[in-house]
Amino acid sequence: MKWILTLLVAAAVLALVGVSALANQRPGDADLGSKSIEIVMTEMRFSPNRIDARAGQSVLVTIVNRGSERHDLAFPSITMPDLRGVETLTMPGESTRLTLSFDAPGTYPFLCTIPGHAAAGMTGAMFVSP
Ligand SMILES: [Cu+2]
Repeated sequence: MKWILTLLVAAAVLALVGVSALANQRPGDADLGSKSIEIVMTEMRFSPNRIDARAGQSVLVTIVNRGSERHDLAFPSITMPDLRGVETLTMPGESTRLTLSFDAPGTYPFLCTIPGHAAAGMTGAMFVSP
């Protein structure tokens, strides 16, 4: 019986390795592809409160307000050409989509700009790797 379990574990590990190899793209690949993430906003947090991406990769972010107050998601420390004209203020029960893409690796903090919300914990960051 034990060898069957060992076999199953080995198969599971192989499957995980296969998936991660497929998901891994090296810098310099012609097409970095894009990814999607959903961030739920409630009082007073983003969940999850981190976004991971590679430099140049497009990330389609859907922010969903499951709270009882209005919320938004903004990057105060940088200029975001892609976000020009995009209003992220989202009413309870509604959602907003935005596409993020950063050319330079780094950590980009974001927050909810409604007064008091960031101080109460509505903060997060996007981590862009080379
Ligand atoms: Cu908020």
